[in-house]
Amino acid sequence: MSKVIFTNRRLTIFILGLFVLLGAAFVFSCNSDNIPVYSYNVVNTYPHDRGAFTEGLVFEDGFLYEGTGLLGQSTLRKVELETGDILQIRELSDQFFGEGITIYGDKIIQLTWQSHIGFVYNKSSFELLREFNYSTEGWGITHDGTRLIMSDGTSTLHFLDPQTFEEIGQLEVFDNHGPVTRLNELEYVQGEIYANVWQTDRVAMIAPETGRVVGWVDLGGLLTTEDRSEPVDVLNGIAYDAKTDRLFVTGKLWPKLFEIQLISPG
Ligand SMILES: [Ca+2]
Repeated sequence: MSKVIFTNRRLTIFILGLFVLLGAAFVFSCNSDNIPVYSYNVVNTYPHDRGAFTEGLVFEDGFLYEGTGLLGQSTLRKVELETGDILQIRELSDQFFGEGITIYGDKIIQLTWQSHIGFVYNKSSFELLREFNYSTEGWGITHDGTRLIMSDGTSTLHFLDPQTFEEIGQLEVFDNHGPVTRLNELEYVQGEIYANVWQTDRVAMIAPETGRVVGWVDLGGLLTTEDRSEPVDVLNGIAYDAKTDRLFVTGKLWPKLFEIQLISPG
């Protein structure tokens, strides 16, 4: 009888241990997937130039500013939000593939994809003021008020001095599955860096201090079948109007630009 009790005790301890292990595994798996995924409401829909291969998008003082790509078609534009009309345009030389843009003070900064050259323009006149160089590819750019923040298609973001354009720091972006690569168009929104992930409908919300993705936005379903009746490319382009707390998104060759409101998962 005592042997049976002893065996039962060992069995009980074994089963309890199993439960503890399973519990720990459950908690771990919950923690590894607990990055909130935001959905969205469309607040307003505006026309967008189907010919604009959007690589950079900014909103400032009532107007959109857009940088477009492709060799021989790259531009910098000032666009009327409500109509999508191009109010001002500067064409890049044919050898440059335009990428992200940001507005810093009275200047617009525009990256190029593989030329390692950035352009600095007068915000009002679009006059080219200077060029600067960087060693990586150029994808997206934004700023946090004191530093330019640049993506290069990898999981690394680069901080640049906005006066000298020297690199002053880097940030490795990761979520619970490891590095988050293909970070593209950027926008600094209320203390977080928002980044389109190239070839997905997702936007990463990144903590600038750590590089950790603290939230995802799933922007799937923005375009209708009719919107896709002519070729469209991927989601790309986030602009934020801090004054009115409005968030805008669009994509390359998309016929529409959307003002959206994010919905917390819980
Ligand atoms: Ca942007």
